[in-house]
Amino acid sequence: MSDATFDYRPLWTDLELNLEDHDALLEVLSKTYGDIFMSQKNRPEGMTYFDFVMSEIHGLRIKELMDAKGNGHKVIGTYCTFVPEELVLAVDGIMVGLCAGADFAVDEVERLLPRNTCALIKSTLGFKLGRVCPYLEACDMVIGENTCDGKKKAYEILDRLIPNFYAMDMPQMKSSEGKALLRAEYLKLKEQLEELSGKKITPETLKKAIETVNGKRRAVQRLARLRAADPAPISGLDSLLVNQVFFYDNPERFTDSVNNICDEIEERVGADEGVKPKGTTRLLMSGCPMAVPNWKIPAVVEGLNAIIVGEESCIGERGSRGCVDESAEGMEGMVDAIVERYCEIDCAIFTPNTERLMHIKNMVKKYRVDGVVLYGLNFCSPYLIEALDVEKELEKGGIPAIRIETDYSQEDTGQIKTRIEAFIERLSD
Ligand code: BJ8
Repeated sequence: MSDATFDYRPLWTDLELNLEDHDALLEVLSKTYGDIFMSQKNRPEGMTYFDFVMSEIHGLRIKELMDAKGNGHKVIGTYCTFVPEELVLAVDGIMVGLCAGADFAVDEVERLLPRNTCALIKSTLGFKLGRVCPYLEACDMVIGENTCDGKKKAYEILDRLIPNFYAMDMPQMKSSEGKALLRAEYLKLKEQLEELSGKKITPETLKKAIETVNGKRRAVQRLARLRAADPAPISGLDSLLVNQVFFYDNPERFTDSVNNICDEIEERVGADEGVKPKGTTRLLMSGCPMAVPNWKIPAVVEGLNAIIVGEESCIGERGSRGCVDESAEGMEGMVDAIVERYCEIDCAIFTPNTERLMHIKNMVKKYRVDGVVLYGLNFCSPYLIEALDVEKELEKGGIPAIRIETDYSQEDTGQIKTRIEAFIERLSD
């Protein structure tokens, strides 16, 4: 995976990674990526950048982070889209998403967590226990958030394992009290970041940070809109990859690269050019986030006669919907605007969470979806419970849906493929 012209091993040694296991992880990542992404046909040329980012996922980007640390910048790790990147950028920090999408150190993890914990949480802990994630080891501070019960409890363990771990509280309801709690938590986080970095957030630095993060969001929103075209101009897998890279690339470079790909895709749309023929069954993925390298379901779907045209997910539209109001003035006004924007995230940990169904229905319409794949990780009560109602409501509105409950193993791939194949057949009847 590393750049052949540069030896990254000393960096990994400095970060005290478990080199043997890290090599094994890189090999799996490289092979999975090669098998799934490189076998796709007619990809936009702009994907070359994202292929490069993936090939340098533990190489060049880590070097950039370490160089930035050497120049006094702080690296902040997060596990949730509720952590405002705006605050991190406003102290000249670098935010990296740490959500992990592969099983690691499973035996060790299951000594600390029950087996019936969702794969995402187990993976988060496994990457720490196995010392295989250079992003995690490069962090000056890691922020956990009190969202679902599994995460809350796992963070108590991570707090013992990670020297500068910070737990942020979260409301369960989006009432005025809930918003006030989120605001208070963001202000506490602001203080923590200022203390860590030795830099005070000013209205000017916060304004610039808001514009930078909005730029990223606008770029992925533009990409999402272009996927409404039939034939679909980009695969769901490539779009998911762009949304995954959102969480660890340099923000400005990411925005430019997404806009480049959008320019190219606009031409494709104009020329009626797609990655699959016009009329191919169009599916929406909806549910739990899919972190790198969790590409199992999209790979199954797009290996069949279907295309994914949207992700109702935190690594997707749920995470990037809306922007912070740039007309907000002064520190107070900007913090309020940040709270308002983040309160629009319709995570299933909220009760009630009715906006989510409305958003799913909107996405079905916008992207001309034929059916919805409700994706849930085993033991994820928030999304698995909501999936029952979402399925019923969609079917009532004449939109077929299928519920897929799985984990990171490959054992059920064949069975899932059979079910999705039957679902696609049902849609084309
Ligand atoms: S805002 S979705 S990123 S919490 S899959 S760990 S919910 S048991 S990830 Fe999430 Fe923030 Fe919400 Fe988004 Fe728990 Fe479910 Fe596991 Fe989950």
